[in-house]
Amino acid sequence: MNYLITGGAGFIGSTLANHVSKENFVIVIDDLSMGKEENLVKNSNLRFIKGSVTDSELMDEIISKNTFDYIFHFAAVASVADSVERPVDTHQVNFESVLMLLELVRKYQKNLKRLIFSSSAAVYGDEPTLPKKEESAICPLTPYAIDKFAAEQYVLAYNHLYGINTSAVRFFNVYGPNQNPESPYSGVISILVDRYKKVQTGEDTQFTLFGDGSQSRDFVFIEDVIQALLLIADKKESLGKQFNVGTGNAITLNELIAVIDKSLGIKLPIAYQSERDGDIKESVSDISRLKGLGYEPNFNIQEGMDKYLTSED
Ligand code: UD2
Repeated sequence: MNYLITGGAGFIGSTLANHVSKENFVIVIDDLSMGKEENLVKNSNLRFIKGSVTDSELMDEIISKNTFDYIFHFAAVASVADSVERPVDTHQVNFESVLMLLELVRKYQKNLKRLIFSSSAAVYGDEPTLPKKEESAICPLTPYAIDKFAAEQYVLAYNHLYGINTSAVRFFNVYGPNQNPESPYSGVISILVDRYKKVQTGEDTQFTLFGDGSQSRDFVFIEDVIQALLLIADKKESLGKQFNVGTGNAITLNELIAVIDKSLGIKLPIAYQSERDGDIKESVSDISRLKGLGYEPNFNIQEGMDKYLTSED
């Protein structure tokens, strides 16, 4: 099979690319703004193209000259804060590229088995009803969330209107190896792991906790995310639909830090700061729709963190 993975040098994209390239041909396109080429395991089945999904000539060339069975569109400016700072620029990446991709697929990829678009739990905003079901109220509050929701709706409409095989996923808080901890808006677990490593090597460091640590999130381990993506890509019942990808369970940051403290036998130094603007207090998914396809998360937070921490050694 032939795969195109946009944003395929990033955390989720590279994990999927490394997994599927064991037995399939994969083209990865990534502008390396957040991703790293080193995330990709060298393999003759995998071709890396450095470029942006906003480059219409490049995208036209890739899509017109190859036949793909599966396309995963992960390329995005993943920082909500960045979208608030630069709404026009991030719109090009987070929305325009999706519409362009859909048109190219409509033109050239008649036999595509599935296009999967990565949307986000951000579409639910701070509407307080929990857990979030796919049919829960949508309340996108930032350019990032608005673009994700609009793009997701286009992706699903291309199924209903033109018969293109599409699905979308709404990621909750994904964590695991190769998540870049370098930006303050990186996933909190990647930042935490980085700080724990520094403590272990005797560096003077502390973790900045925004708020009192009582905020909760549905943290889902990358291997469960890969399981979900492959299932959705292969099942007929998922056509034209969006799926929450989480565990269905939430944990507070305080509980999370206690879990890692205990696993590593370390007391992480914490500096408390006021909560981040626009931070959501609680987030948890309802994953019944995904479970209907046969998904069952294999990692609770303890199991996922244990695997993550040992794989980093
Ligand atoms: C996640 C997504 C974001 C968007 C949003 C929608 C990630 C990385 N981000 O943001 O793209 O989809 O959900 O709701 O998955 N925190 C600290 N210290 C730090 C970093 C974070 O205390 O150094 C806190 C942060 O204020 C928040 C919690 O940890 O309360 C989780 O932060 P996050 O950035 O990992 O994820 P989230 O849910 O805000």
